Amino acid sequence: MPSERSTYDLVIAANRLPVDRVTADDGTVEIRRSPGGLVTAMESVMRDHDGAWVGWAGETGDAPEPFDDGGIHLHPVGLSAEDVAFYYEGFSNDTLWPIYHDVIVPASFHRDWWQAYQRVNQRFAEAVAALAAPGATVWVHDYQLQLVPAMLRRLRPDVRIGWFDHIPFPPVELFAQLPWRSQLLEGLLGADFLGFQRQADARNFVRACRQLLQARTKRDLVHVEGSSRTVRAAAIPISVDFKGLERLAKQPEVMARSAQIRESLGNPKVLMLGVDRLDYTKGIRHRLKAYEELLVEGRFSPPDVTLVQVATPSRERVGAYRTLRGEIEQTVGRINGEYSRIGAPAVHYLHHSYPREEMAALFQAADVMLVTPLRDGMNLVAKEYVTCRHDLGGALVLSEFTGAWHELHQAFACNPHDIEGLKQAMVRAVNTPAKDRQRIMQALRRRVSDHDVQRWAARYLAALRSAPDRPRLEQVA
Ligand code: ADQ
Repeated sequence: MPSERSTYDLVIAANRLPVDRVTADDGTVEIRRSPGGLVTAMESVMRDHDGAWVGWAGETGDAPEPFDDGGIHLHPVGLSAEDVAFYYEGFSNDTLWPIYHDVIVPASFHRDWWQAYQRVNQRFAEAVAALAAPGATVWVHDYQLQLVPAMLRRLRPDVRIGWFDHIPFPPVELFAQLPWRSQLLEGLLGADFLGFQRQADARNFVRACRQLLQARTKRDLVHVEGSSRTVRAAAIPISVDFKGLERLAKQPEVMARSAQIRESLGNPKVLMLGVDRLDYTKGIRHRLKAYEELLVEGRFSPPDVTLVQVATPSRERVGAYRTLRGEIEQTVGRINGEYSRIGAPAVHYLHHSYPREEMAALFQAADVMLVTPLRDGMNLVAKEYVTCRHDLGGALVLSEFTGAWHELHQAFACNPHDIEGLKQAMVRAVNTPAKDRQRIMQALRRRVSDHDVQRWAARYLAALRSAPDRPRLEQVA
C-alpha cells in the first residue's frame, strides 16, 4: 500500500531503488533486494527517517506505481530499453565508470549516450521536484545522477540539495577527457554540498572546477560563477551498520553455519576469501595470479589452503565485463585443473547472491579476507569483514587503492599491481602470530565501530544543513 503522504521532508534519489520489482513469466510480482554497496548503506539510514526514495525499479518499460517497503516510500522512475542501454550501461558504466576508475579499461564516448544521460537525469529531477516538501532536504547519489542537482535547483530553488559520490572522483587529467566535462561539473554545482569518500576525491573535484571552469575556489569551497552561491566539497567516508551486522554475526545460527562452511570445505588450515561484484576494478585477476604463483611455488597447497571467491555477475551487457568474466573463469579452471585434488578444489568459485546471514557466516569462516581492488571508492566488504570478526580472528589484506585503506591502515596493505608484494601480504597475513593479528583486528574494529553508517549519515546531513549560502524560502517564493 502506498502511503497517504504526497510530499516528504527527506527525498533520496539514486539510480536504483533498494528493492527491485521482478515480474515472473506467470505474471506474479516478486520484491527482491537490489545489489550493491549503495543500497546496503542507505537502507539502514532510511529506516531511521520518514522519507521517500526515487529510483529505477529494475524492469524496463513504464514505471510501476509507487509502493512502500519497510517504512520507506518508494517512487519508481521508468526507463525504456534504450534508456538502460544508453544512460545506464552506456554513459554511466562504459563512459563514466572507467574514467572515474583510472581508465583500467578504455572509456567509450557516444553522443547519443550523453543525450540519454541528460534525458534520464531530467526525469529524476522532475520526480524529486514533485515529491519534495517546501524546504525539503534532497540527497542525490552517485555518478549516474550528476546533472540532477542543477536540474532540480532550476525546478525547486527552495530545497536543500546534497550529492554523494560513492566512487572515486578522478584527477583532472583523466576527467578532462570527457567531452561533457563542463556540463557535468555545472550539474554538480547545483548542489549545496558535495560529499566524497576521500579527501583526494574532493580535492580532485575542486581542482577540476578551477582548471576546467575557471571557477574561483578556496580550500573546500567553489564559487559558482554568475551567482552568489558557494558549494562545499568535502570527504565523508561511508561505512556499515556496525551494531546491526555485529548482532547478526553473533547469532548462534550464524556462528554454527560458519563452522559448517569450514567443515564442508574439509576444515582447511587456511581459508582465504574474496567477495566482489564481478568488476575489473576489483582486482580479482591480480588476486588469482598471486594465489596461483603461491601454489606454483609450493608456498600454499590445497587442501591445507583453499580460496573461496564469490563473484556476483554484474553489468553483463557491457563488453569489458563479459571479457573479464571469461578471463576469470579460464584462470579458475586452469588453477583447479592443476592444483585441486578430488574433494579439495584449490578455488571455490561462486556466482550466487547470498542473504546477509550467509555472508556474515562466510566472513567468520575466512582466515584471510582478500580485498585487492585496483581502484575502489570505499569497499564495504572490508568493513563488513572486520565487523563480523567479534572473535578477533581473521586477517584483512587490503589494497591501498581503496577508500577503506585510508581508514584501515593497520590491515595487511598491498599494491595489487605488484604481484610479488601482494603475495608477500598474503603470506604475512597467514604467518603473523595470532596475538598480533588479534591486536590488529581490534584496532580495525574500533575504527569501524566509531565511524559506522549511522554516524556517516548524521555527519553528511549536518554538513548539508550547515553548507554555506542556504537559499531562504521567502526569497524564492
Ligand atoms: P560496490 O562497487 O558495489 O559499491 P562494495 O562497497 O564492496 O562495492 O559493496 C558491495 C556490497 O554488496 C557489500 O555490502 C557486499 O556485502 C554485497 N555483496 C557482494 N557480493 C555479494 C553476494 N554474492 N551476495 C550478497 N551480497 C553481496 C559502490 C562503490 C564502493 C563503495 C560502495 C558504497 O564501488 O567503492 O564502497 O558503493 O559507497
